[in-house]
Amino acid sequence: MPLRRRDLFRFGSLGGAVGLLGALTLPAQKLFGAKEAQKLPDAPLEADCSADAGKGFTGVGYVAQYAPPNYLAAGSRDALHTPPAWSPRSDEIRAVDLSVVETTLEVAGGQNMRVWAYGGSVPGPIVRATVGQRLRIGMSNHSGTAHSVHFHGAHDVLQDGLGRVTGNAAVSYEIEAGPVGLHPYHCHVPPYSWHLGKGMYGTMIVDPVKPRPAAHEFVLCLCGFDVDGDGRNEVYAWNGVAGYYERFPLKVPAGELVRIYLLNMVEHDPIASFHLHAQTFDLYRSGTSLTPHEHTDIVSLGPAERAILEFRLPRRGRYMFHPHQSRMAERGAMGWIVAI
Ligand SMILES: [Cu+2]
Repeated sequence: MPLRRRDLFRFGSLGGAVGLLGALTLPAQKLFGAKEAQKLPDAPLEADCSADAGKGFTGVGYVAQYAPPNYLAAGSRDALHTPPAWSPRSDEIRAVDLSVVETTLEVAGGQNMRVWAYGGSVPGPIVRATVGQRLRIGMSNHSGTAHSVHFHGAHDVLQDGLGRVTGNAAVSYEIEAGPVGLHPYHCHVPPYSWHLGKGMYGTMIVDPVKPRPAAHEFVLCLCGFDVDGDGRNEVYAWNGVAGYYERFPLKVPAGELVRIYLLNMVEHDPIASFHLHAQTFDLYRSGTSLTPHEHTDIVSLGPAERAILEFRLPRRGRYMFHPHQSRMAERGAMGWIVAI
């Protein structure tokens, strides 16, 4: 049977994985070998889960190629996970700019990808509006390739963002935000997998007229990156950069309400998930109901599927989160929420 190029890449990955496994099991053999047992140091085998452990934390052993570039500092990507504040619906039409540029994103330390970025970032800017708010979404296409902006949710079908907006052209869509919930937006120019795989998506939060209870709010958008162009993702990231929340955990006060706006915008993989350690959460599927659908510690999401999660972390400490697809977790989608 002839070996396809794709298979070669798979074997390449497998070889890497076997190599990595070897590297990881070697110290384990040392640790648990009978003769070596007496030399065991007292160091804990698990990550330090105290609240202070976040200081200077550099990961629990994941290889550097799935860590963020060293120049990224704490707070440098706050805009990507901090939603704008709730605002009341106004009669005015509100302008939103989602212009597209082509740029280079270092998706993990040393791994660059050419991406198309709404508003210059991957994922694009967080759009937030109260249900019924009229929005005028402007998109100037500063790249050399045709793009569009298609919103999920309900709106005028003539504003559905299917038309091609060629390079150096501009377009304006008008939609009424709705229904209440969490809705992605993304490019809808074929080939879709190419455009979405290169970062063309973002988050829209549609609030109820009476806002949800006050909470510490974060957007976590799961991204996948096919760095070598073989049709399979090599790098995964919450909000665009592998390992960012492993190095720079989200921080919340213990005992206070936390709300996560969660989206899966990964191409090429049929499903992803979010699992929180040591606590369970109320799950609002698509965020379209104000009463929870479920109480759990894991939610699976197909492509473009999303959910709102609410929970409190009662005790100070480090709470891990990750997709339960281990390959995704090991390749950049591991993170922490620290209760302080
Ligand atoms: Cu596009």
